[in-house]
Amino acid sequence: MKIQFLILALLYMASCKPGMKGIDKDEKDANTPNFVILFADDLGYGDLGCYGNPIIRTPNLDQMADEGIRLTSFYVAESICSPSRVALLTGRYPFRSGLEFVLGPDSDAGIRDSEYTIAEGLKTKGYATAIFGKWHLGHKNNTLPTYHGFDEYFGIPYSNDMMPPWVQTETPLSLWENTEPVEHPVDQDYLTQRYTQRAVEFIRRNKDNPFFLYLPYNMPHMPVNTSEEFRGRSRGGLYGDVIETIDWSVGEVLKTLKEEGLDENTFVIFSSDNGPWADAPPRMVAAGNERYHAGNAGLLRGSKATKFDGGFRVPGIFRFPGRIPAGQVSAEMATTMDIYMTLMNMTEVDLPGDLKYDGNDMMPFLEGKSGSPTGEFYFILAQRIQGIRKGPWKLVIKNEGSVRIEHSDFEDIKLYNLDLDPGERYDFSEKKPEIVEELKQQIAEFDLQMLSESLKRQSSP
Ligand SMILES: [Ca+2]
Repeated sequence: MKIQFLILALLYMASCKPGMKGIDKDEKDANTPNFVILFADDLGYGDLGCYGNPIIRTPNLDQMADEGIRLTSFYVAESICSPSRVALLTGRYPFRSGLEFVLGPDSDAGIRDSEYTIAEGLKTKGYATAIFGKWHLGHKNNTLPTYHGFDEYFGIPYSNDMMPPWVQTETPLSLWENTEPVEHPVDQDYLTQRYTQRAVEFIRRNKDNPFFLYLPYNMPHMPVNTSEEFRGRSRGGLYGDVIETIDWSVGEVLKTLKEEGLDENTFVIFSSDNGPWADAPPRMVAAGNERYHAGNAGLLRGSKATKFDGGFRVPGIFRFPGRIPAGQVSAEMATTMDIYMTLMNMTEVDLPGDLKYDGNDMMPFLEGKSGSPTGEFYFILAQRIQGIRKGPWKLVIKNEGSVRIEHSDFEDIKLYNLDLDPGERYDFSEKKPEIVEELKQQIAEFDLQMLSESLKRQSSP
């Protein structure tokens, strides 16, 4: 009896620590900052001023990078749209969620209910959540954003070229509001502006509560378009005009955060879903596009839908004045999957225990307190493992036949040192056989993991 009383008394005292009358406002803000993810489509590593583009002007993104950290070895999980996007929102390589191909206007597939998106996690912490732009994780069978943690959606649910003459379909390309198509034909000239307008309005409407804003632009995916006021401004032609429109949009979002007094407590991220579409199909060009409407991967080799860094490595800019010191640039490796774990950890979201995650919390790294937690990265394309990067070393194999790797896939291997040779031109495999062996081993082990996940998925409903 006495002991029970003592315990109760101690519990009571513990709950009455000085200053504990409810949670302090600053403390609450620190645990629930606002999040904004700005995500371009097919924007290349070399398309921004701060990543070395000599022609296209991106003053807002350049300034955003100056005020935070700019990563020069930042990777997407796959060099194509839908898989890259599902990995961003779930923190997992796409083979785990089974979303391994690009979805089209007539696809029935999409993100599964068993996935746990950033938006779903943040909903448990009282966030308002919105997406304005390109979802590309399905639009039939309860796969739209509002079934996966987002309160509101406005945008084209897939790519802006998914209509005749570029893609054969009877489904008109439309803008959707939540779960319904509401407008077609779409005037693509104003897409970026309309998404921006929605974003600004959402920020203002939610200035008094935590919010997560996901702004995946449809641009600069071909066909590139922008409005009259942006046309002819860039020496980089229409493509340059389109990138400068996105830069304007980023400026509007940042300006709004400042005007509403949210600047210090908002974590803003800018990236792209994959590299430039350098080998756009001839029908794209035949219908009025130009080959140079694809962006630029800068000094990197390859482009979208290839296993080279030009497809996988993208701009990664992180700005959070209250937390991330300004003026940082880092060549350490990180991935879009790390964004997931960083946001979930910061807000102390309880993650489902039955899912395997591939991202790491990179906040201490972004804050300049530690190195990047990402040790290695696997290059996977259309279900096939194509390579691995570990430190400066990238081993590339030729896995083109059966989905799983075979002995013959290791017959044509290349080992690149991305520090010495970011363009993946010089093969070190004969000089560094021990590194080749180690990385081959890791690829083989990871391929087994992929096999076991795919078998598990096939056996579950
Ligand atoms: Ca894309």
